[in-house]
Parts: sequence; structure tokens; C-alpha cells
Amino acid sequence: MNTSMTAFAVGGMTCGGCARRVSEALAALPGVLKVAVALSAGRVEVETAAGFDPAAVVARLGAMGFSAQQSAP
Ligand SMILES: [Cu+2]
Repeated sequence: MNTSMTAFAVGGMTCGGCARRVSEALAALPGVLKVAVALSAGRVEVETAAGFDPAAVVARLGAMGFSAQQSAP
């Protein structure tokens, strides 16, 4: 199966609780295989199945009150 890594700049994560909520929410999205959250860097990387739309990550985080923008890997 082809997978790809996509990175996001995420604003609004202030503590380990935020990081854990982000990690769990993204891991629950269909097509997301792995999530890595770098709290201090405000950076999130997801490994996803082929055909996954990164907009789903932005939408999910936006609904939780975090700003998210796809960034260079
Ligand atoms: Cu927090």
C-alpha cells in the first residue's frame, strides 16, 4: 500500500493535553495511519493512505479550535 507523509503547522496547542487531543482526533480520521505531534514546534505530521485529502486534517483541527495549515515536509 502506498502511503504518504504530510506536515501541518498547527496553532493553539499549548500543553500536553492539546497535543494528545490532536493526536487522538487525527488518528481517528479514516485513512490516517500514524500521527506525530511536536508540541513546542507547533507541528504535526501524519502518515496517510494513498488518496487521503489533507483538507480533512485542517477541517478536523479547525473544528477543535486549532488553526492548521499544510506546510512543507
Ligand atoms: Cu492544552
